[in-house]
Amino acid sequence: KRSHHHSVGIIGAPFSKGQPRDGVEKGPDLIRSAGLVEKLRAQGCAVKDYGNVTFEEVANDEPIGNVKRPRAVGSANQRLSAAVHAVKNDGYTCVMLGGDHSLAIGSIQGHAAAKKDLSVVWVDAHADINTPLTSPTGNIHGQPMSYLIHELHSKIPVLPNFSWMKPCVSAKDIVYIGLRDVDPEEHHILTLLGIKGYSMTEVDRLGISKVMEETCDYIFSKVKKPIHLSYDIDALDPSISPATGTPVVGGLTYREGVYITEHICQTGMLSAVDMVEVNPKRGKTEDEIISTVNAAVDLIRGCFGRLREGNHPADYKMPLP
Ligand code: EXY
Ligand code: MN
Ligand code: MN
Ligand code: MN
Repeated sequence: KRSHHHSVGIIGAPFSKGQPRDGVEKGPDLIRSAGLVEKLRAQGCAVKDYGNVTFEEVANDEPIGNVKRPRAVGSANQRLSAAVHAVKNDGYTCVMLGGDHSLAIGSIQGHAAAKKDLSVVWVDAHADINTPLTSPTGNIHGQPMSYLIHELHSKIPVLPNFSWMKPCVSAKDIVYIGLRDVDPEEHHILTLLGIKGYSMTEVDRLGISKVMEETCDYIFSKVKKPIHLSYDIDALDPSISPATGTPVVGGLTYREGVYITEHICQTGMLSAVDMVEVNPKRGKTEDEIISTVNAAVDLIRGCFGRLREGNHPADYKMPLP
Protein backbone atom coordinates (compact mmCIF):
# COMPACT_ATOMS: atom_id res chain seq x y z
CA LYS A 1 0.00 0.00 0.00
CA ARG A 2 1.16 3.44 -0.81
CA SER A 3 -0.19 5.36 2.13
CA HIS A 4 0.45 8.98 1.29
CA HIS A 5 2.39 11.46 -0.68
CA HIS A 6 5.56 12.87 0.86
CA SER A 7 6.90 16.43 0.54
CA VAL A 8 10.64 16.44 1.01
CA GLY A 9 12.89 19.49 1.51
CA ILE A 10 16.60 18.77 1.10
CA ILE A 11 19.39 20.81 2.69
CA GLY A 12 23.07 20.06 2.16
CA ALA A 13 25.52 20.80 4.96
CA PRO A 14 29.05 20.37 3.58
CA PHE A 15 30.81 20.63 6.92
CA SER A 16 33.57 18.53 8.48
CA LYS A 17 34.97 20.42 11.47
CA GLY A 18 33.20 18.35 14.11
CA GLN A 19 35.91 15.72 13.48
CA PRO A 20 39.46 15.61 12.09
CA ARG A 21 39.16 13.76 8.73
CA ASP A 22 38.47 15.69 5.60
CA GLY A 23 36.19 14.45 2.84
CA VAL A 24 32.94 14.29 4.81
CA GLU A 25 32.04 17.77 3.50
CA LYS A 26 31.67 16.06 0.07
CA GLY A 27 28.70 14.02 1.35
CA PRO A 28 25.81 16.25 0.23
CA ASP A 29 26.87 16.66 -3.40
CA LEU A 30 27.85 13.00 -3.69
CA ILE A 31 24.49 11.81 -2.37
CA ARG A 32 22.75 14.16 -4.81
CA SER A 33 24.84 12.95 -7.73
CA ALA A 34 23.74 9.39 -6.97
CA GLY A 35 20.28 10.55 -8.05
CA LEU A 36 18.56 11.20 -4.72
CA VAL A 37 16.14 13.86 -5.97
CA GLU A 38 15.19 11.96 -9.14
CA LYS A 39 14.69 8.71 -7.23
CA LEU A 40 12.47 10.36 -4.63
CA ARG A 41 10.38 11.95 -7.39
CA ALA A 42 10.13 8.60 -9.18
CA GLN A 43 8.57 7.09 -6.06
CA GLY A 44 5.98 9.87 -5.89
CA CYS A 45 7.56 12.48 -3.60
CA ALA A 46 7.31 16.23 -4.12
CA VAL A 47 10.92 17.38 -3.66
CA LYS A 48 12.45 20.81 -3.18
CA ASP A 49 16.24 20.99 -3.04
CA TYR A 50 17.25 24.04 -0.99
CA GLY A 51 20.91 23.62 -1.97
CA ASN A 52 23.83 23.75 0.43
CA VAL A 53 24.18 25.92 3.50
CA THR A 54 27.28 28.11 3.25
CA PHE A 55 29.52 28.30 6.27
CA GLU A 56 31.78 31.12 7.38
CA GLU A 57 35.53 30.73 7.82
CA VAL A 58 36.39 31.08 11.47
CA ALA A 59 39.90 32.33 12.25
CA ASN A 60 41.76 31.52 15.47
CA ASP A 61 39.46 28.73 16.47
CA GLU A 62 41.57 27.56 19.40
CA PRO A 63 40.33 24.62 21.49
CA ILE A 64 38.33 25.42 24.61
CA GLY A 65 39.63 22.90 27.10
CA ASN A 66 39.49 19.68 25.14
CA VAL A 67 36.83 20.81 22.63
CA LYS A 68 38.16 21.22 19.09
CA ARG A 69 36.99 23.99 16.72
CA PRO A 70 34.09 25.13 18.90
CA ARG A 71 33.57 28.44 17.06
CA ALA A 72 33.35 26.89 13.60
CA VAL A 73 30.99 24.17 14.82
CA GLY A 74 28.84 26.66 16.75
CA SER A 75 28.58 29.04 13.81
CA ALA A 76 27.87 26.30 11.24
CA ASN A 77 25.11 24.87 13.38
CA GLN A 78 23.53 28.26 13.90
CA ARG A 79 23.22 28.65 10.12
CA LEU A 80 21.99 25.09 9.66
CA SER A 81 19.42 25.55 12.40
CA ALA A 82 17.94 28.58 10.62
CA ALA A 83 17.88 26.68 7.31
CA VAL A 84 16.12 23.63 8.83
CA HIS A 85 13.64 25.90 10.61
CA ALA A 86 12.78 27.53 7.25
CA VAL A 87 12.30 24.15 5.51
CA LYS A 88 9.97 23.02 8.30
CA ASN A 89 8.02 26.28 8.13
CA ASP A 90 7.56 25.66 4.39
CA GLY A 91 5.82 22.41 5.33
CA TYR A 92 8.36 19.84 4.15
CA THR A 93 9.86 16.85 5.87
CA CYS A 94 13.45 18.04 6.12
CA VAL A 95 16.36 15.92 4.89
CA MET A 96 19.74 17.22 6.06
CA LEU A 97 22.67 15.75 4.15
CA GLY A 98 25.94 15.94 6.12
CA GLY A 99 28.67 16.49 6.78
CA ASP A 100 29.67 15.12 10.16
CA HIS A 101 27.32 14.32 13.02
CA SER A 102 28.03 17.54 14.95
CA LEU A 103 25.43 18.95 12.50
CA ALA A 104 22.67 17.22 14.46
CA ILE A 105 22.96 20.13 16.90
CA GLY A 106 21.67 22.63 14.35
CA SER A 107 19.36 20.21 12.59
CA ILE A 108 17.54 19.17 15.77
CA GLN A 109 17.53 22.71 17.16
CA GLY A 110 16.04 24.10 13.93
CA HIS A 111 13.48 21.30 13.83
CA ALA A 112 12.53 21.90 17.47
CA ALA A 113 12.14 25.62 16.79
CA ALA A 114 9.42 24.79 14.26
CA LYS A 115 7.81 21.82 16.02
CA LYS A 116 8.39 22.30 19.77
CA ASP A 117 8.30 18.79 21.16
CA LEU A 118 10.21 16.10 19.26
CA SER A 119 11.22 12.53 19.66
CA VAL A 120 14.64 11.53 18.38
CA VAL A 121 15.59 8.16 16.90
CA TRP A 122 19.39 8.07 16.73
CA VAL A 123 20.76 5.28 14.52
CA ASP A 124 24.51 5.03 15.04
CA ALA A 125 27.36 2.75 16.12
CA HIS A 126 28.14 5.53 18.62
CA ALA A 127 26.07 7.35 21.24
CA ASP A 128 27.53 10.81 20.45
CA ILE A 129 26.65 11.90 23.98
CA ASN A 130 30.03 12.83 25.45
CA THR A 131 30.00 16.21 27.16
CA PRO A 132 32.89 18.60 26.47
CA LEU A 133 34.34 17.37 29.75
CA THR A 134 33.98 13.61 29.19
CA SER A 135 35.04 13.56 25.52
CA PRO A 136 38.16 11.44 24.99
CA THR A 137 38.91 13.13 21.64
CA GLY A 138 37.49 16.66 21.82
CA ASN A 139 35.69 16.04 18.51
CA ILE A 140 32.23 17.57 18.65
CA HIS A 141 30.71 14.89 16.37
CA GLY A 142 31.01 12.61 19.41
CA GLN A 143 29.11 15.14 21.58
CA PRO A 144 25.98 16.57 19.89
CA MET A 145 23.42 14.74 22.03
CA SER A 146 24.83 16.18 25.25
CA TYR A 147 24.22 19.74 24.02
CA LEU A 148 20.63 18.95 23.02
CA ILE A 149 19.30 17.20 26.13
CA HIS A 150 17.57 19.25 28.86
CA GLU A 151 18.83 16.97 31.62
CA LEU A 152 22.50 17.58 30.72
CA HIS A 153 22.27 21.36 30.55
CA SER A 154 24.15 21.94 33.82
CA LYS A 155 27.01 19.71 32.60
CA ILE A 156 27.76 21.73 29.46
CA PRO A 157 30.22 24.62 29.77
CA VAL A 158 29.65 27.88 27.91
CA LEU A 159 31.32 27.68 24.47
CA PRO A 160 31.90 30.48 21.95
CA ASN A 161 29.27 30.64 19.16
CA PHE A 162 26.86 28.38 21.02
CA SER A 163 24.81 31.05 22.80
CA TRP A 164 22.09 30.86 20.10
CA MET A 165 21.09 27.37 21.18
CA LYS A 166 19.45 25.78 24.17
CA PRO A 167 18.57 22.19 24.97
CA CYS A 168 15.37 21.08 23.27
CA VAL A 169 15.01 17.31 23.76
CA SER A 170 14.08 15.27 26.84
CA ALA A 171 16.01 12.13 27.72
CA LYS A 172 12.77 10.12 27.71
CA ASP A 173 12.07 11.06 24.06
CA ILE A 174 15.25 9.48 22.67
CA VAL A 175 15.87 5.97 21.33
CA TYR A 176 19.24 4.71 20.11
CA ILE A 177 19.59 1.86 17.63
CA GLY A 178 22.80 0.14 16.51
CA LEU A 179 25.16 1.00 19.38
CA ARG A 180 28.41 -0.95 19.58
CA ASP A 181 31.13 1.58 20.45
CA VAL A 182 30.16 3.52 23.56
CA ASP A 183 32.72 5.20 25.82
CA PRO A 184 32.53 4.40 29.57
CA GLU A 185 31.52 7.98 30.39
CA GLU A 186 28.80 7.84 27.73
CA HIS A 187 27.54 4.56 29.16
CA HIS A 188 27.32 6.24 32.54
CA ILE A 189 25.27 9.13 31.08
CA LEU A 190 22.91 6.77 29.23
CA THR A 191 22.31 4.79 32.42
CA LEU A 192 21.98 7.86 34.65
CA LEU A 193 19.34 9.42 32.39
CA GLY A 194 17.64 6.11 31.66
CA ILE A 195 17.89 6.64 27.92
CA LYS A 196 16.31 3.91 25.82
CA GLY A 197 18.68 2.11 23.48
CA TYR A 198 19.02 -0.99 21.36
CA SER A 199 22.64 -2.01 20.97
CA MET A 200 23.61 -4.53 18.31
CA THR A 201 23.18 -7.17 21.02
CA GLU A 202 19.50 -6.27 21.33
CA VAL A 203 19.14 -6.19 17.55
CA ASP A 204 20.56 -9.73 17.53
CA ARG A 205 18.34 -10.88 20.39
CA LEU A 206 15.04 -9.35 19.31
CA GLY A 207 15.39 -8.94 15.58
CA ILE A 208 14.94 -5.59 13.89
CA SER A 209 11.13 -5.84 13.54
CA LYS A 210 10.68 -6.22 17.31
CA VAL A 211 13.20 -3.43 17.93
CA MET A 212 11.17 -1.09 15.72
CA GLU A 213 7.84 -2.14 17.19
CA GLU A 214 9.17 -1.46 20.70
CA THR A 215 10.83 1.80 19.60
CA CYS A 216 7.54 3.18 18.30
CA ASP A 217 5.52 1.90 21.31
CA TYR A 218 8.04 3.71 23.50
CA ILE A 219 8.15 7.06 21.69
CA PHE A 220 4.38 7.12 21.17
CA SER A 221 3.49 5.91 24.68
CA LYS A 222 2.17 9.31 25.82
CA VAL A 223 1.62 11.57 22.80
CA LYS A 224 2.62 11.21 19.17
CA LYS A 225 5.45 13.70 18.78
CA PRO A 226 7.08 14.35 15.41
CA ILE A 227 10.11 12.12 14.84
CA HIS A 228 13.61 13.38 14.13
CA LEU A 229 15.57 10.47 12.62
CA SER A 230 19.30 11.09 12.92
CA TYR A 231 20.99 8.43 10.78
CA ASP A 232 24.76 8.01 10.95
CA ILE A 233 25.87 5.85 8.02
CA ASP A 234 28.37 4.13 10.36
CA ALA A 235 25.38 2.38 11.99
CA LEU A 236 25.49 0.04 9.00
CA ASP A 237 28.16 -2.61 8.87
CA PRO A 238 31.41 -1.43 7.25
CA SER A 239 31.02 -4.19 4.64
CA ILE A 240 28.16 -2.06 3.24
CA SER A 241 29.24 1.46 4.17
CA PRO A 242 33.04 1.49 4.54
CA ALA A 243 33.48 5.11 3.38
CA THR A 244 32.98 6.74 6.78
CA GLY A 245 35.29 8.28 9.36
CA THR A 246 34.78 5.94 12.32
CA PRO A 247 33.70 2.51 11.02
CA VAL A 248 32.98 -0.18 13.61
CA VAL A 249 32.64 -3.89 12.78
CA GLY A 250 29.46 -5.77 13.62
CA GLY A 251 26.89 -3.26 12.37
CA LEU A 252 23.39 -3.34 10.89
CA THR A 253 22.89 -5.20 7.65
CA TYR A 254 21.62 -3.27 4.64
CA ARG A 255 18.22 -4.90 5.18
CA GLU A 256 18.05 -4.02 8.87
CA GLY A 257 19.10 -0.47 8.07
CA VAL A 258 16.40 -0.07 5.43
CA TYR A 259 13.77 -1.76 7.62
CA ILE A 260 14.29 0.96 10.25
CA THR A 261 13.44 3.64 7.69
CA GLU A 262 10.42 1.74 6.33
CA HIS A 263 9.01 1.30 9.81
CA ILE A 264 9.53 4.95 10.75
CA CYS A 265 7.91 6.00 7.46
CA GLN A 266 4.74 4.01 8.13
CA THR A 267 4.21 5.80 11.46
CA GLY A 268 3.36 8.91 9.44
CA MET A 269 5.22 10.97 12.07
CA LEU A 270 8.61 11.39 10.38
CA SER A 271 9.37 15.11 10.36
CA ALA A 272 13.13 15.39 9.74
CA VAL A 273 16.02 13.13 8.78
CA ASP A 274 19.79 13.56 9.04
CA MET A 275 22.04 11.44 6.83
CA VAL A 276 25.59 12.00 8.04
CA GLU A 277 29.21 10.81 8.05
CA VAL A 278 29.42 9.68 4.41
CA ASN A 279 33.10 10.35 3.63
CA PRO A 280 34.32 9.41 0.13
CA LYS A 281 37.95 9.99 1.12
CA ARG A 282 37.67 7.08 3.57
CA GLY A 283 36.71 4.64 0.80
CA LYS A 284 39.67 2.51 -0.33
CA THR A 285 38.17 1.86 -3.77
CA GLU A 286 35.55 3.40 -6.03
CA ASP A 287 33.26 0.45 -5.21
CA GLU A 288 33.51 1.19 -1.48
CA ILE A 289 32.44 4.77 -2.12
CA ILE A 290 29.57 3.76 -4.40
CA SER A 291 28.29 1.17 -1.95
CA THR A 292 28.30 3.70 0.91
CA VAL A 293 26.59 6.44 -1.08
CA ASN A 294 23.96 4.07 -2.54
CA ALA A 295 23.16 2.83 0.96
CA ALA A 296 22.64 6.44 2.09
CA VAL A 297 20.29 7.06 -0.86
CA ASP A 298 18.31 3.86 -0.21
CA LEU A 299 17.93 4.71 3.48
CA ILE A 300 16.48 8.08 2.55
CA ARG A 301 14.18 6.47 -0.04
CA GLY A 302 12.95 4.09 2.66
CA CYS A 303 11.98 7.10 4.78
CA PHE A 304 9.63 8.33 2.06
CA GLY A 305 7.54 5.41 1.01
CA ARG A 306 9.82 3.30 -1.12
CA LEU A 307 8.58 -0.29 -0.93
CA ARG A 308 11.00 -3.09 -1.67
CA GLU A 309 8.14 -5.06 -3.24
CA GLY A 310 7.78 -2.20 -5.73
CA ASN A 311 5.66 0.96 -5.72
CA HIS A 312 2.74 0.60 -8.07
CA PRO A 313 0.12 3.21 -8.93
CA ALA A 314 -3.31 2.24 -7.58
CA ASP A 315 -4.92 3.10 -10.93
CA TYR A 316 -2.64 0.86 -13.01
CA LYS A 317 -4.41 -0.74 -15.98
CA MET A 318 -3.01 -3.86 -17.60
CA PRO A 319 -2.31 -3.40 -21.30
CA LEU A 320 -4.87 -5.26 -23.38
CA PRO A 321 -3.84 -7.29 -26.41
N1 EXY B 1 33.07 8.32 21.21
C1 EXY B 1 34.17 8.83 20.41
C2 EXY B 1 34.35 10.31 20.66
O1 EXY B 1 33.57 10.90 21.40
O2 EXY B 1 35.26 10.89 20.07
C3 EXY B 1 33.95 8.54 18.94
C4 EXY B 1 32.81 9.30 18.36
C5 EXY B 1 32.58 8.97 16.92
C6 EXY B 1 31.32 9.68 16.50
C7 EXY B 1 30.79 9.17 15.23
C8 EXY B 1 30.01 9.98 14.37
O3 EXY B 1 29.36 8.97 15.20
MN1 MN C 1 27.25 9.75 14.94
MN1 MN D 1 28.87 7.05 14.49
MN1 MN E 1 4.81 7.07 4.43
